Amino acid sequence: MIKRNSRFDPFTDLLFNILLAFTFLFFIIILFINPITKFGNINMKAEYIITVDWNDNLPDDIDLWVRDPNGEIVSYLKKDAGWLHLDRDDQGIINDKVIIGDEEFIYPINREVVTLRGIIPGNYTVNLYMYDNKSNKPVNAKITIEKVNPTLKLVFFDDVTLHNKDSELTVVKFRLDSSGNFTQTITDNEVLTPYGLEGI
Ligand SMILES: [Ca+2]
Ligand SMILES: [Ca+2]
Repeated sequence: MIKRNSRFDPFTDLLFNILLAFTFLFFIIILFINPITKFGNINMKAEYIITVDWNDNLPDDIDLWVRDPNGEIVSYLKKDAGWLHLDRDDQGIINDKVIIGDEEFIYPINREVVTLRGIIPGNYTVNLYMYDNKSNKPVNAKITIEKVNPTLKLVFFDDVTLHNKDSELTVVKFRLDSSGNFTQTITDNEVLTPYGLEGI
């Protein structure tokens, strides 16, 4: 009888170690690839992303309001409206604190994001509303609209100022065709909120 493992074989030992090393590397690569794949899937669920940013650490509360061609309006009052979705009502610094264990962490970003999860052809209106103006100063806000597919592309950018509490401003109106192509249209000021207030 031949005892295959009865003596040390450097070549077999080397091959075995190389195989082990490749197996280990394979699992490491899989671990790193998985989160990226999940992140990619989340982004692909949106066709357009509308973002408003105002300066970090400001206590002021700005709201994003968007109306789709069917008349559905998304805002903090209705975070899912048709295929529009608001991810979070950012209230300045009020909801920026998170307690983890015994420690308090502050996430000072001021940002609201509305995603269009599908293409409804027609006209859209994007408004900003100053819900609270605790700083008692005008607040500058930056609005971007990005087309997600087939690759991320900036299609609109503007920089506006909201001067006081309860002011409402139409930032942009745009049209999507049946293929999802973006065209900016004439922007007259229009109130989307139910508060019945005049725009600035
Ligand atoms: Ca808000
Ligand atoms: Ca905030």
